[in-house]
This record gives sequence, structure tokens and C-alpha cells, in this order.
Amino acid sequence: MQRFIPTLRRDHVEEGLISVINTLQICAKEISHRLHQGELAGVLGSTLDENIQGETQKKLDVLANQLLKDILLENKFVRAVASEEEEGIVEGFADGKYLIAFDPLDGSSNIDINSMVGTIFSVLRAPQDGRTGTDMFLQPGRDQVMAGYVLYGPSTMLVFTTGKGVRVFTLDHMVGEFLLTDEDLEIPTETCEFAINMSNYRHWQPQMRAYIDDLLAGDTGPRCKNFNMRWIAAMVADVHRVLCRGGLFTYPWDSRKANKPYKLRLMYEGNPMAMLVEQAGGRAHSGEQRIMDIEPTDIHQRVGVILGSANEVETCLRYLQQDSQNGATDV
Ligand code: FBP
Repeated sequence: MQRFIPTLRRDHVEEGLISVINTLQICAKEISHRLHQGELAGVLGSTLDENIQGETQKKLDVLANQLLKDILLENKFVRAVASEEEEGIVEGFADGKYLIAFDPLDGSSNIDINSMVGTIFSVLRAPQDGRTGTDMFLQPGRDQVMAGYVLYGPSTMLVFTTGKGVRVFTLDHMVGEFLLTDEDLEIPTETCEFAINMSNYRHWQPQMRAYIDDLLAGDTGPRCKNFNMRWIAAMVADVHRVLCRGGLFTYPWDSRKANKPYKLRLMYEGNPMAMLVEQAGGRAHSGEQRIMDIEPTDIHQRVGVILGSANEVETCLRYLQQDSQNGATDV
């Protein structure tokens, strides 16, 4: 099994990026260990605090965030970090080359039920144009130089891209090494599987409801084939399934909060997952535009997400482009 660093050298990944992903894999091993310990290490349950998103923080949210911050900011290539759990950015080395935005523990509602969670990261170049502070991070996803996630499941997997295809490494707990177990993932263009939180149905736009209605109608409806549904409630795990066998994952517009119609965050959920999916031949759209073309205005801004098998994303977008009167379309 090819080891971690030789794979990156083989891919001619620049030394600074190799150092950054090497630091991230060290963090991943530590977080994986804590998750495996679970209640034995007293890391389950919530704190009494809320994060910038207004969510109650889990103990492991705080622990994973602190671990990533501490270890990443010791790396001389790191100019600054932004985290789901931090209001503002945290500065590192003034001459650091990279900016890292991360979701330290994605799917945190799964922690206390021993289900899958993950860490998501996005790496940008530190601008050399005089920008400072948060402004440095406000770059479109297409400018990412690396993106990936760690999936803490039955096995711990590190999945990332530096723009040369998607690589999958699995942690061998016996030797404490991530070993290459898959590469050049390709998402099938067609699929019979979709992932959405159906309990939000009444809050969606009529066009999204029409799209889902026709999936549920299966071979008795205009799609003339049956679809299966999955929802793990951790974006990392749902997107990993899409990368492995295709599918459509979406967290769409929602009418509940006029000022916050979206759930997922652009900088450390939407953009990194979009880069991975596109590198594997899929598509990633916000419902309005290609996710990676969005010009960010805030490090915690939210975005609609429709990603996965290219033809199915295309079909979903065709429904969304219909005016709300039509409902079902001639797909
Ligand atoms: P965080 O856990 O990092 O806040 O992420 C949000 C998230 O958990 C996604 O991973 C997941 O896709 C979604 O929210 C689940 O939402 P819901 O609770 O509506 O099922």
C-alpha cells in the first residue's frame, strides 16, 4: 500500500501543501482516537456554549476545533485559519503561504449516537495583494489549491484533491499510518439514489417539491425509474457515498428563515465538497450558480447545495428553472 507522502510527491504536489496535508492527517489521527474513546474519555455530550452559528457546541466540536487550531498554527506555511466554531479568523505565520477554512466536526448531531461524523477542510493561497484579515479568505472556490475531508466511520478515511483527481487514504490503526486505498474516483453520471432531509418538504420551493415528488413516483411517474433515498445527517458521510457510488445530495432553499434560507456553509462545506465532486466528474450547484464561482462576502455565509451525478444534478436544475405554476415537467 502506497504511503501518504510518496503519493503526494508522485503527484508533484508543492512542498508547502504536502506539509499542510501532513499536519491535517496528524490532527485526523488525534480526533479519530478521541472519537473511538467516546464516553470512556468523557468527550460525548454538549457544552453550555453556543457557537457563532447559534448552535449548541458539542464537547467534541470544541476539542476538535482546538486541536486543529493548535496544530495547524504551528505550521510555518499557515498564514491563517477560519473555523465553523470561531467567529473570526485566527492568524498564523505572517509569511505563511496558505489559508485553511475548516469544519472541525461535521455532522455533530451524530456524535452522541455513535454515528458517522467528519472534518472538512479547504485550502486557499494567502493573497499577495495587501489584503489582510478576513478579506484574505473571500476568494471563490475555484481558487482552492486543496480540499478534502476526514470521515470518522467504521474506518477513518482521508479523502482529498489537489486538483489532480481525488485520493482516498485509510488509517491503519495498527501502524498509525494513512495508506492509499483508492484514487481517481469517478462519480457515475446517472443515479437512482438521492439524499435530502425529507422532513423539511413543506418548507421547500414548489419546484424542489416537484422534483422530489417525481423521484418518489419512481417508475409510475415521468422519471420512469425507481429511486432510493438515504440521509445520514452528516454531509461528509452523504457526500462520501456519492463519491463512491454516485447519487444526488441536496440541502436546498428553505422558507423558514427569510434571512437564513440555507443551512450549509460555503467556505468550509460547500466549496471543498464542490471541488471534490467536480474532480470526480460530478457537478456542484447552489441552485443559482456553480458553487465554486460564488464570490464570498462572509466566511460563515450559507449556500444552497445540489451536488453529485452530473446528469441528475442537471435534471434537478431543470425542475428549479421551471416557474412554480408548472410543477411536474417534461424532463
Ligand atoms: P454541522 O454539523 O457541521 O453543523 O453541519 C451541518 C450538518 O450536520 C451537515 O453535516 C448535514 O448534512 C446537515 O447539517 C444535517 O442537517 P439536518 O439536521 O437537517 O438533517
